[in-house]
Amino acid sequence: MKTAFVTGASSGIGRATAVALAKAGYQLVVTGRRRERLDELAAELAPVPVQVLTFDVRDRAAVDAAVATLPEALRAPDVLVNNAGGAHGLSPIQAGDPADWDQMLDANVRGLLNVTHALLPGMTARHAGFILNIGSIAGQEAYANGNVYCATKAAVQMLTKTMRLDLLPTGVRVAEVNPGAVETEFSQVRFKGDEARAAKVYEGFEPLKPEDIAEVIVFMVTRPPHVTIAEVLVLAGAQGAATTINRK
Ligand code: NDP
Ligand code: 8X3
Repeated sequence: MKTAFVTGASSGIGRATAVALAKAGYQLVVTGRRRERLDELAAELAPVPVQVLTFDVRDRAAVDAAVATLPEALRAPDVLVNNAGGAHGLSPIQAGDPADWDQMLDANVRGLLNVTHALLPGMTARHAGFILNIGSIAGQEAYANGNVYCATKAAVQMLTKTMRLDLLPTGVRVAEVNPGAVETEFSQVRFKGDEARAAKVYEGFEPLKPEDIAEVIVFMVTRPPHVTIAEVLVLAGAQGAATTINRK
C-alpha cells in the first residue's frame, strides 16, 4: 500500500487531502496540533491505516522526535504534502505585529523545511517519492496588507523550485499547488477568531472548497514517474486575482 504524509490534516485543505488520498488507496500519516481532530479523522477513515502524529511544525526537535516514532516505511512516504500553515493578521507593514510575522515565517517556511528535513533521508534512500507544497496565489502576486504572508508563500514557491532541482538526481519529484480563495478555518485564524470578519471574506461568491484542492493534489501526485505537473494555480470561478473577486 502506498503511503502519504499530510501536515495540517486537522482542518481544511489538509483534511480534505487526507480523505481524498485515502480514497485513492493510500495509507496515511496525518499531523497537526489538535489531536482530537486527527483522531476523529482516523476513525472516519477506518479501515484505512492512519497514523496520527501531533506536533507543532515550528518545533524542529518535536518534528524529528515524532517522525522517529514511525516505522521505517512511513518515514519514507510515497507522498509528502506540506500543507500546515496559514496567515496571522492582515495589516499594513507599519502596523504589523512581529509576533504574527514570527508565526507565519516559522510555520509556513521553517515548518515546511523541518518536516521535509525529517522525511528526506527515507525518501531519497528509496529513490522515489513526491513532495507537494501548498503555496498560494499570495505567493504569486502582492496584495495590500498581505506583506509577510505573501512573502512566506513566495518563499514556498522558490523553495519548491530549488528543491525540485536539488532532488532531481534522487528521483523525488517536487511540485506546488497555489490555491486562491478556499473556505476553511484560514480566515478565522487570520482574524484571530473574529467569525464575522472571516465570513465576509467569502461573501457574495462561491469560494473554492477544500475538496476542490484535494482533487487537484491527488491528480498531481498520482501521475506516473515520467510526469511532473510542477505548479498549478487554482482560483475560485469568480476570482480573477487575489483580491479581484466578482461578488454579487
Ligand atoms: P486551516 O486553518 O483550515 O488549516 C490549517 C492547518 O494547518 C490545520 O490543520 C492546522 O492544524 C495546521 N497548522 C497550522 N499551523 C500549524 C503549526 N504551527 N504546526 C502544526 N500544524 C499547523 O487552513 P487551510 O486549510 O486553508 O490552510 C492550509 C494551507 O493552505 C496553508 O498553508 C494556507 O496558507 C494555504 N492556503 C489557504 C488558502 C485559503 O484560501 N484557505 C489559499 C491558499 C493557500 P492545527 O491547528 O491542529 O495545528
Ligand atoms: C490564502 C489566499 O488570497 O487570502 O493564501 O492570501 S489569500
